[in-house]
Parts: sequence; C-alpha cells; structure tokens
Amino acid sequence: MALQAASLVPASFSIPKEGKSSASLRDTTLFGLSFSDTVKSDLTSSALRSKREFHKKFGAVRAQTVATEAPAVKAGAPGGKKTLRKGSVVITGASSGLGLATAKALAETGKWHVIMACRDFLKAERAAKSAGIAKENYSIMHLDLASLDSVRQFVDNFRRSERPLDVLVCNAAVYLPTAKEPTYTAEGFELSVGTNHLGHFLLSRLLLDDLNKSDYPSKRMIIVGSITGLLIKICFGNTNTLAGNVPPKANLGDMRGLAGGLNGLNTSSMIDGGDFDGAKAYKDSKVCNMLTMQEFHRRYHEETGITFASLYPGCIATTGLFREHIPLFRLLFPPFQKFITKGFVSEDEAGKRLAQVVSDPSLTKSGVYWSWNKDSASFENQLSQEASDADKARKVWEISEKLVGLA
Ligand code: LMG
Ligand code: NDP
Ligand code: PMR
Repeated sequence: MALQAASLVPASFSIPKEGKSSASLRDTTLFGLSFSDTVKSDLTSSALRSKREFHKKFGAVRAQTVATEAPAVKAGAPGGKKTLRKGSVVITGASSGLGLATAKALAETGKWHVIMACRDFLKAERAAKSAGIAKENYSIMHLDLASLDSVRQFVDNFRRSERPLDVLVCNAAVYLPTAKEPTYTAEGFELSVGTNHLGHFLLSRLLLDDLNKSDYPSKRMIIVGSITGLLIKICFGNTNTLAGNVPPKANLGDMRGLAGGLNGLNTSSMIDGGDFDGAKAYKDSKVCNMLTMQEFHRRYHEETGITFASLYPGCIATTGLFREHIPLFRLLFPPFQKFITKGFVSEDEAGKRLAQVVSDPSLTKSGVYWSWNKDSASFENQLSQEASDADKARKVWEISEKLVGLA
C-alpha cells in the first residue's frame, strides 16, 4: 500500500528548491468536457441570472490562469528585490463559517487567490459577495465531499483550470448530533465520517501530486481538526481534558466498522462497530482528520518538503456547524462558551488563525497541531494518545485508501 501511495507521485518528480523558480507544466489534457459544462449542471434552471454571473466569473477564471503560470519568485524592482506571485489556495467548505472567514482573511491581503471548493455554488457566490471578497481574489469550484465521483471531478476541473496548487485546506465538515438514524454518502459511507474524513482523504491524496508540482516557497496541506478527544490548554492556561471528555467521546476502537465500509447493512455505521451516534461519528471523523495529517507528515514531509498541519481554531460557537442541533443548544452554546468556558472565538478571529497556518512564514513546521492561547498567540499543542497513535494512523490510512479506491 505504501507503494500505491508513492505511485501517486511520478518517478520523474523533482522537488523545487525554496526561492527558485521552476514553473510547472500542469496536466491540461484531461477529458473533452469543458469546465463550464461540468459546473453548469450544478445550477438550477431557474437560476438564469446567477448562471450569467457564473459565466462571467468563469471567464475571469480562465483569463487569470495565464498569469498564474509565472514562476513563484521572480526578480522584481531594479533594486534586486524578489517578488512572490499570488499564492493559490483551495479551501473546502468556504461557503460559511471558518472556511469563509479564512477565504476573506487571505483574499484581503491581496497575496492569495482563493479557490472556494463548495457543494452549493450559489451559496458560495453569495457568501463571497457579502463577505466583500474582491472578485479577482477568488473563484468557486464545485465539490461535494459526500461523493467520491465529485471529488475526482473536482480534481479534474482544478487541473484543467491550470492554476497552481500552493496550499490545500481541508475545512468542510458536517455535524449531525440529533440524528437518530445514520445517513449516507453517495458511496454508502456514514455521512459524517464519509464527508469529513473519507472525502477529504481522497481529495488530499489526489492533490498531493499537484501540491508537489507547485514552485511556491512554502507549500502546505492543512486539515482542520478539533478539540475532540484531545488534551488541550485552554482554561486558565492549564492542560485540561474537559472539552474532550464531554460524552460521547471519540473512540475508533479496532476500526471494524470502518474496515467494513460504514454502510450500516452488513457492518456498523460507526468506525468502532458500535451503535450509531451522530455526535460521536463527528468526533471520530475529527480524530481521523488529525491522524491523516500525521500520516501524511510521516510519509511525505521529508520527500516533498510540504508542511502538513492541523489545528484547533477555538470554539466558533456561532457557525453553521451546529445547524442540526436543538434550538436550545444553539441559543445557549455561544454564551456558555463566551462566559463560562471562555473558549469562544469569533468567525473573524478563527479565520485569521487559519489564515496564519496557511501563510505565516513562521508556521512552516510540519506535523504540528496548532492552537492559540487566550491572547491569540499560536502554540504547538499536544494531541491525545489516540490522535497521536502512529499505528492507528497507519491503519486509518490503509483502510481509507481501500474504501476510496486508491488501493
Ligand atoms: C447530547 O445532548 C446528545 O444526547 C448526544 O446524542 C449528542 O448529540 C451530544 O455532543 C452532542 O449531545 C447534549 C445535551 C446535553 O445538550 C443540549 O443539547 C442541551 C443544551 C445544553 C447546552 C450546554 C450549554 C449549557 C450552558 C448553560 C449556561 C449558559 C448560560 C450562559 C450565560 C452566561 C452568563 C454569564 O448536554 C450535556 O452535555 C449536558 C448539559 C447539561 C446542561 C447543564 C448546564 C450546566 C452548565 C454549567 C456547566 C458548568 C461547567 C463549567 C465548567 C467551566 C470550566 C470553568
Ligand atoms: P460550517 O457549517 O459553517 O462550515 C462547514 C462548511 O462545510 C460549509 O461551507 C458547508 O457547506 C461545507 N460542507 C458540508 N458538507 C459538505 C460537502 N458534502 N461537500 C462540500 N462542502 C461541504 O462550520 P464551521 O465553519 O464551524 O466548520 C469548519 C471546520 O471547523 C470543520 O472542519 C469543523 O470540524 C471545524 N471546527 C469547528 C469548530 C467550531 O466550534 N465551529 C471547532 C473546531 C473545529 P454549505 O455551506 O453548503 O453547508
Ligand atoms: Mg463543549 C473548556 C471547556 C470547553 C470547551 C473549550 C469546549 C469546546 N467545550 C467545553 C466544555 C463543555 N462543553 C462542557 C463543560 C459541556 C457540558 C455542559 C460541554 C457541552 C458541549 C456540547 C453539548 N460542548 C459541545 C457540545 C457540542 O455539541 C459541541 C460538539 O461537541 O460538537 C462536536 C461542543 C463543543 N465544545 C467545544 C467545542 C469546540 C465544541 C464544538 C466542537 C467541535 O467542532 O469539535
């Protein structure tokens, strides 16, 4: 399986040295279908006006692709100062919450072009507009992580856009705490783990090759983790396990459910093989996200120089993540986090934190799980025993690559 994974990276591959320019040739020979045709199918027939907007936008995407072919660093002013081209970052689930706030924070610097990888094109377009993101700083591409076909289609479309990939942010997630019965992705995986972990697992494995081809000085892959099941320093600056101990706790067990495909038919819909619990499924999926980041680091950091990182952005109690929770929870959760746990962070602040992990020159260390203290300074946090277990990480990786058809 390690061989399989390595085969994603072409043998002729060379790692660009920092600061040197080696503009990469991207695969432009994919399929006869045009990008606009593919995304068009996501638009409802009644949305003609937005469709026109989309075509305008799409035109802009194509026009911009030429400019991004420039080498990452080129000699600038006669003084010899080198200039860095705009970075190109893909953010999944950028249509709301943390993803949108991060897109905004990065776009505002003028140094980044954000590819918002979203399942709902019109929602993403409206969100970008109302966040005030300038149109030359973003484009939207369709991605539904609850369908592996869609993930593969996204990768094809992205490659055809001929943009470089400098940073990938796996941010999207669903949380279904009140669901009594499991629901499933297109391939029949329980929806939370299927979307949050397996969809991102396939996406990140496929895009590793593209990241590798980038000549940007600091290439990064970031998977948004959480406090779930972790040791974390929040309250009063002391290590405490309170938040990670709110039941139901994350636990992958022996992964018999995952190995069986989480389909709820001949196997459990839960990773550990237990009865369905939507909150636990989410927390388990976050543990998988953090294990995946570390496995990427172990397998690819040295070879590729890519920085692999995860983070806990703080408790962003106001986002759409809690949309499925009961109204009482949605009402009480923000003040509870603000005034009692003091773990609350606004969407804007959390967006700035994730934007730091994307672009701050001081956050280049790989394999790190970033957190922030109450003065909003970043620090390297410790992962819980389960989330830092190398054998578990390898097992999640190997089972996941079978499930998504990579092994
Ligand atoms: C479970 O239910 C489901 O059963 C499970 O299937 C799964 O979905 C899981 O995690 C998801 O949820 C959750 C249920 C019980 O919670 C609710 O949905 C009800 C809403 C409770 C919201 C919690 C916040 C309560 C805050 C109350 C105070 C807010 C006021 C703020 C105003 C400040 C003004 C200054 O959830 C539970 O886990 C039990 C919750 C029981 C609520 C009891 C409230 C106690 C609040 C005080 C806690 C004190 C702890 C302080 C520690 C702070 C450290 C210093
Ligand atoms: P939101 O619900 O606001 O954002 C989640 C995003 O994921 C939305 O844009 C949503 O799209 C997208 N998404 C959901 N399903 C899919 C799918 N199948 N395909 C593509 N995109 C999808 O929540 P947050 O901003 O809070 O969550 C962002 C990340 O932060 C998550 O990884 C979460 O686990 C993590 N996190 C959040 C914390 C918090 O306190 N809020 C704490 C710790 C971590 P759409 O807009 O179409 O619904
Ligand atoms: Mg939790 C240090 C205190 C702390 C922090 C930082 C969080 C973060 N939470 C804390 C404490 C508590 N929470 C306590 C004492 C309780 C019992 C009242 C509690 C309850 C609670 C619930 C019911 N908390 C929750 C829920 C959710 O449904 C959220 C969840 O688990 O989503 C998966 C949640 C969260 N608390 C947090 C954070 C960051 C969340 C969102 C979690 C995430 O995305 O992983």
